[in-house]
Amino acid sequence: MSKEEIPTGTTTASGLRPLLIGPSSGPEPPYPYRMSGPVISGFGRGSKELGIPTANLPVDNSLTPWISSIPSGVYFGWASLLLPPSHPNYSPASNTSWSMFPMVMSIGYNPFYKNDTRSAEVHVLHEFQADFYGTDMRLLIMGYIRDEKDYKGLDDLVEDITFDCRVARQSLSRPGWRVKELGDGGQFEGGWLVEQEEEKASL
Ligand code: ADP
Ligand code: RBF
Ligand code: MG
Repeated sequence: MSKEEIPTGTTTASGLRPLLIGPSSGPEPPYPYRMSGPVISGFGRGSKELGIPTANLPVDNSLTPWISSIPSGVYFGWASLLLPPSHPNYSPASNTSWSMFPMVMSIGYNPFYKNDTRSAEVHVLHEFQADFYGTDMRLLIMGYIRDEKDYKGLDDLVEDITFDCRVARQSLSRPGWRVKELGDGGQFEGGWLVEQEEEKASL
């Protein structure tokens, strides 16, 4: 695709939004942030029925001190899942038990629903044949897409999230943002996403 063919922006209910975030060279400080934990139950609002299931992670200020100070908003990056062999989508690459996917996530209070606790929820950009509650997930948060917003209705929220997904896919498809370990010409060192747990001391 030539440069001229790449759409630079699209108008949603929120106005004109850019399709690419950050420079082509890759994420810039303070990114990437790392976060990990087991997938837990969320608010049970039926995000799945909207076509946007979100895997919720515990928000733990002691494990991820930066989480209390980063702005609430929508972020994008890579998610890695340690699916059990019994899961229909279990197909890890060689040398690792982790599977890696692009993701968009929301960190904050969901002003549309006026939550009173801060949540971290991840929509993985992949079709899964079954849930994966309890599975360990690692995140490499590569950049910031936009502020959290309140909306007139659910349709506008869904339209913005759908656009967030496009932004993440397009932004992460550049070599400087693609993870080297996926072996498709990516240049970004994302080894932590697929590293096996350290050997437990055998004494
Ligand atoms: P909850 O309120 O419990 O978070 P959701 O409706 O948000 O419920 O659904 C989230 C669950 O759906 C996740 O925990 C995961 O097990 C499953 N799931 C299936 N596909 C996806 C996906 N593409 N991204 C995130 N979670 C998914
Ligand atoms: N909730 C909001 O109230 N405002 C938002 O701007 C918002 N943006 C989101 C962006 C993404 C990528 C995701 C995954 C969720 C977002 N949410 C937002 C949270 C959303 O309200 C929640 O996932 C609902 O459960 C969807 O029905
Ligand atoms: Mg959820």
